[in-house]
Amino acid sequence: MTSIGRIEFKSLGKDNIGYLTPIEASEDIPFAVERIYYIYGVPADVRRGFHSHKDLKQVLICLNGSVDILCKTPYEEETVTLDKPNIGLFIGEMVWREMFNFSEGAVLMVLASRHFDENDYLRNYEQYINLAVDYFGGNK
Ligand code: T46
Repeated sequence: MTSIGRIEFKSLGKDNIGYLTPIEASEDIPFAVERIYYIYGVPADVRRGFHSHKDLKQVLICLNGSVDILCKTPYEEETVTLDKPNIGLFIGEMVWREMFNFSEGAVLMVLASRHFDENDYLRNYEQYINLAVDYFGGNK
């Protein structure tokens, strides 16, 4: 899917001493990071998200455990499993997302390109689709 991408960060170390993943924000993240938040303690049967952002880029990293991320536009759809702390999922603007299948102890960290702004959310799917068709110009 063109509006999302996988980012592999370094994983320094080995099994007998453990691992360290550095993120050099200006080199490893394709935008200037303005906000960090994390989601945790989510029961296995809960689905979160159900929205898009008009003007926000994010990178999602599952620091512990695993979680599935459904990403969707009017033209494409992909579900990505995040289960390694050195793998990031980039999500661009105007992508509908739902997060589900949180494992026990899952911690989902998100690096965001802007400060929190509820006005940037599209939480109504019909409204999202109408704007997204215009945004993507009928192209994938
Ligand atoms: C996203 C996915 C991956 C804040 O006050 N500040 C914040 O920085 C954020 C992210 C949320 N909030 C408030 C807004 C709601 O009252 O926290 C509450 C829960 O947020 P929401 O229901 O939007 O959470 P999720 O898990 O559905 O979505 C979150 C992000 O909001 C969203 O941007 O892309 O994670």
